[in-house]
Amino acid sequence: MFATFCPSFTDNEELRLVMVGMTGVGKSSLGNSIFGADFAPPKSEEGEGGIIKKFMRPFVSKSSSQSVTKTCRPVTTEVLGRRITVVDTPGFFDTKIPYWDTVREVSRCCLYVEPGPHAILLVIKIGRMTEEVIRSIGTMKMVFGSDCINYVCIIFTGADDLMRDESTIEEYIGDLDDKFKALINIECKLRFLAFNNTHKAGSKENKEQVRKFLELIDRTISDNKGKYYTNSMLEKASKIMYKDKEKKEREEKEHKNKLQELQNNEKKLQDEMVQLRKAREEDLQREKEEAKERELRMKEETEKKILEMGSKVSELEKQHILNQEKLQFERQVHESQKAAAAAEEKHRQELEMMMSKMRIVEAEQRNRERAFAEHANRNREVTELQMQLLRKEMAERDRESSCSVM
Ligand SMILES: Nc1nc2c(ncn2[C@@H]2O[C@H](COP(=O)(O)OP(=O)(O)O)[C@@H](O)[C@H]2O)c(=O)[nH]1
Ligand SMILES: [Mg+2]
Repeated sequence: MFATFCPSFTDNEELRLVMVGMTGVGKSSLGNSIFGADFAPPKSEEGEGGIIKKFMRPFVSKSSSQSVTKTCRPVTTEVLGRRITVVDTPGFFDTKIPYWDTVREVSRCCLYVEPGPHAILLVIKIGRMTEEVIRSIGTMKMVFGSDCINYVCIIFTGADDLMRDESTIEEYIGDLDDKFKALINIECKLRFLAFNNTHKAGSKENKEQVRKFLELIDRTISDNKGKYYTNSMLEKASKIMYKDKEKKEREEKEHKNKLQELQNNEKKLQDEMVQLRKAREEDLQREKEEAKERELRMKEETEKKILEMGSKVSELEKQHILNQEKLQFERQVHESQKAAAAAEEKHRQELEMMMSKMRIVEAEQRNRERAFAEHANRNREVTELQMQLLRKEMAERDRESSCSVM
């Protein structure tokens, strides 16, 4: 079930609240303002010359745009007679923070408010109601499930700016774009409040705004008929997203292995080509040396023959023998050149074959990469669709069960 019917909610029950919003909007300051409502320094320590006991702020707040709260931090205490747990969170939904880190932190923050928060405080700074806020609400719905909007209270910080301009929060909202008005008035059913975090802890003004805040939380609980947001929907959403992540990682691993295999093949082909070239060069060298040796041997043999003939043959006959030997040698050289040219041609053809094999391997690699990217996109779309269907189904079941209880 997305939300649990909780008929036994009483004013004594602990209020469980989660603050979300972008970095620097005033979440930690809001937590400090809430917990500072009851603060009163002991009378003996007050006054001139005495030590004025300071309010120890439970949350760290900084003016820099860097997120000070790195992980979720819960604080529980009594405020105006109510026991309250508030979880401060890092800059959720900041575009700078990786999506998976947000999911992990949201899951963690919900553990601090088991069995689930009565309200999700969406903190927005006055003057910073921008497109980014709309986008971050989209992310929030993805992470918490779209029905989480029923538990959202918008807290506008920086109400001191309105006071300075002699304006009101209603006037500020009235001047906003229609899409922002729809979010506040229709989606959040007017669950909003302006907060001035510059009021001193324990001051009358702070006490008054915290009282109004508690009224808003009570109204949220009553609007939801005592139900609170439960973590089971978040678990389901996370499970789907984790499954998707695992699948993606598995596919990426397979893709990497295939790529490695192709690269190994390419390397093997290149090595074979180098070996082939080396063998061919060695062959050519050997052939050259053999030809030289043959020429030398022939010369020696011819000279020997001439010596043997001695004076028996005329000068003319000697010349004829020499010409005959020379002709035979040239014929041999011609034959070996022909053989070398044939071997060269064979080698060229082998190289050409290798090159075309490599081109096929490269084309295969490109095709695989393209197919992988298309497949990953399709997966993302299907998962998104599954999540939407799941949320719809849960919302319907929820509606049915609340009708049957009523
Ligand atoms: N003037 C004014 N400054 C505020 C208010 N709330 C917060 N700030 C300032 O805004 C800055 C960021 O606040 P912080 O609580 O750290 O924001 P977080 O990152 O959302 O927790 C700090 O300098 C706060 O003093 C407010 O209501 N009025
Ligand atoms: Mg903070």
